[in-house]
Amino acid sequence: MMNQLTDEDTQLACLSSIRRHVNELMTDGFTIIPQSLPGDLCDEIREGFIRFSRLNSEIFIPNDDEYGHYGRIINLHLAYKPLIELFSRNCAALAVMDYLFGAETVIYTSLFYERGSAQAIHRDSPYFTTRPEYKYFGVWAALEDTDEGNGPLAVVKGGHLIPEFDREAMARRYYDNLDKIDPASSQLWQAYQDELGRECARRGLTTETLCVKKGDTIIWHPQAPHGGAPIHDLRRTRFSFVMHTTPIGVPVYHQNVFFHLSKPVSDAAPWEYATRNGRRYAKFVEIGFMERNRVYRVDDFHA
Ligand SMILES: O=C(O)CCC(=O)C(=O)O
Repeated sequence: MMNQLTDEDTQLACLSSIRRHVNELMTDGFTIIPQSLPGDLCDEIREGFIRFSRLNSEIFIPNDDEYGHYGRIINLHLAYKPLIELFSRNCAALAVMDYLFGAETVIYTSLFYERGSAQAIHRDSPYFTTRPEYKYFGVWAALEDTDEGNGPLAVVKGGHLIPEFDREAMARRYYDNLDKIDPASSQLWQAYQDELGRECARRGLTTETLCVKKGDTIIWHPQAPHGGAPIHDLRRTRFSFVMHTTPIGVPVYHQNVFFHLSKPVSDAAPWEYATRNGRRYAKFVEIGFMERNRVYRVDDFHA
């Protein structure tokens, strides 16, 4: 008869199953967790989204593109709550993040994509800034298969190891007074990402296109350069959900803090958290359709 497993045995088994992903995150800057979500859950959530968008057609229809697809939708999980299951039921991803954070992982914000983003390679850290730094992960769940045609996620392998730039010197090109930095400065964002692109090229780093399958999850390091590969067939969808995660209670700042290293900031998040299926997420009230620059309140949606 087998001896009963002790808590220590269970902990060791869990640690060994996440070790590979932890190592990949540290060495490559990203990891793919194959089939970390059941395919039928992804189908239910995708089909549920289509029903939800029809039920709320007065909000959705003015926001679609010429192919009838929605671009980036911020924080849709606050209104269409089944999306939160892509977090709470993602045991392997949660184990990796809880381990690396050494704390409970929570959702700060999210992006829902019906099609690829074709977004230029960038680091998220100027926008998801924490103190201490880099207490953040990007977690990308595939709700359908991706391939070269529908604009998969792209990551520069090893790019997270490029040392941080002299951010204050960069900011001083645009601001005499660092206290005046615009949290959403597009000039500063671009200057930083351009420098990152030059450094990736100088080091001969290559961009990998991650053609993952429905149910796979990608986690990227807070400093990983990543973006959306070009979409070769704009008629195709690429349903996916990105969660921006932090340890519980950690506040997130933007460029006015990222580029101003000595700026005094609070270490307590000012928002509350709600719980679903035993996991917590920041309780905000606004949902944004980014491409159209339109914002709605959670209460504007029929559930
Ligand atoms: O999903 C994508 O195509 C890109 C996602 C991304 O770059 C981001 O969320 O920061």
